[in-house]
Amino acid sequence: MLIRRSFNLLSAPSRSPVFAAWAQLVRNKSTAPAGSLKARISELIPQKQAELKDLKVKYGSKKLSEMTVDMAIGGMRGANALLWDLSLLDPEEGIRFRGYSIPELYEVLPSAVKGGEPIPEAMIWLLMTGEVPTEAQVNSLTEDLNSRAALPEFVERILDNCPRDLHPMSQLSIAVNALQRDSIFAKAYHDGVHKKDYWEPTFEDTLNLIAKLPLVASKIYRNVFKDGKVAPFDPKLDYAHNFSNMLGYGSSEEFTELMRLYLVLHADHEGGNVSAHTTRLVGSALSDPYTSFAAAMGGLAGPLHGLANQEVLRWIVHMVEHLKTKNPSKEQIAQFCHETLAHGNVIPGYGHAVLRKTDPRYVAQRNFALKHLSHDPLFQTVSNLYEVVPKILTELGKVKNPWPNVDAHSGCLLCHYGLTEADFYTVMFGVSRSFGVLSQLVWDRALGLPIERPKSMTMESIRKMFD
Ligand code: HAX
Repeated sequence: MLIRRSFNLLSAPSRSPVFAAWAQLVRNKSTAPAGSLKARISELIPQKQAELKDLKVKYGSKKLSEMTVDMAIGGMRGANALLWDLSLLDPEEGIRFRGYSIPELYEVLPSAVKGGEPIPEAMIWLLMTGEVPTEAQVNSLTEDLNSRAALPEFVERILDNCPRDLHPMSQLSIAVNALQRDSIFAKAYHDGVHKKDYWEPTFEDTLNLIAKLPLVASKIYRNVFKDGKVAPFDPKLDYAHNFSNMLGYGSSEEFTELMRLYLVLHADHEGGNVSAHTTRLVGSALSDPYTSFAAAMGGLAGPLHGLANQEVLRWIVHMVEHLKTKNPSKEQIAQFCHETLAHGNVIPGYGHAVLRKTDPRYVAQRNFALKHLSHDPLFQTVSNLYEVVPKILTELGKVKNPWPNVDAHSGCLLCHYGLTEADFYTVMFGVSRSFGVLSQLVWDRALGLPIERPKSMTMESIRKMFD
């Protein structure tokens, strides 16, 4: 029997099919089919809860880092202050997803094409469970996601009514916020779900949202840049294949492989980056996954974070036009970099708050380019930038990491296959980022993590503390 949390004439219980499914699920307590991702998470939760309890008992009073005034002013750089189990970033080596480096992902995760790119569904399973999935598990997840992929008609209409000059990232946030109408978590909370069960509706919202994002993104792309028509969703295809079809590039097997790589590489980058931390922060108030993810997309849309992929291509196009050549020499590139810096702008795609070496996600994309498009003139320019920019940034004397990050390379790959509309790139990043940040959100609720609330200080209070 469901208990209504409050009596409110304005918020009568929804009669949507999603809610009915959730109510049935609570009544039955039968939850997930054997072998499904949800069933596996359900088995893992008691172990993880015990692990967290043990961590608190043994190490609860130990210090992770010393907070200095500089750290409080400087965006909390170097403060080990978040628990995030899905991935860990080493400044020298780069990212490990559940312990696996990117080259190791190629060894352990299944691919759709022999010797090809890992399948995104396998990445979702790995991030959610910490376990490498079998082929059967990957197939069951594909089937599950495909069954959830349709958009409510009113969301399609909202997107169709967005002006073409509204930035695609704003359209993405609007659509995700609109999908919130069907949030199972919000409805379950309203109806008094027990806190130990929070993870289940969070999981349902998470899979529903991940499943719907390719269609949301494709609709935005086709509306803003093409004829507004989206190829039909094919329930027999995998996530990335449907995505590339709906974008309009599915006839190229190489592009579909690029989508698989793209979706895997951008999925997670530990917990402190703006999009990950925003999801965690907003979700910690028990805002539902849609609201939390829409907020995170606002953060991803910043040019120092995800929007850098758009800025990289724009900057290169501007350079090529300015220099009136498709193949600028290294000397010309260096000159253009100096001009950019002299104007008080950053070189987009270079630098990182944590990394101190070339981003392995850049390397993975470079390897893809070397395999498939080594003679592309844009790739040549991206390669030349790699030789020129780090020296120039190092000479500035203040840049802590002069090496390229993930965003320095992605535009060049997409352009090669005809997807040249840079303003759309961060939307694709967002589709992938949902895998990591929403999976962690499921665990946040399963582990009962509390609302985030760090203490802030005034300048005066800091002075008083030390004077
Ligand atoms: N070009 C010019 N100057 C740069 C620079 C770059 N690429 N990277 C850093 N700097 C400057 C900073 O602006 C800062 O200057 P001020 O002291 O004058 O303010 C100084 O060098 C020290 O910065 P830092 O400590 O090395 O770097 P931060 O941790 O402060 O910032 C950024 C990290 C990624 C934001 C930064 O390197 C940058 O702006 N890069 C360009 C934008 C970009 O590529 N962003 C994407 C990052 C990866 C990501 O999140 N992808 O989604």
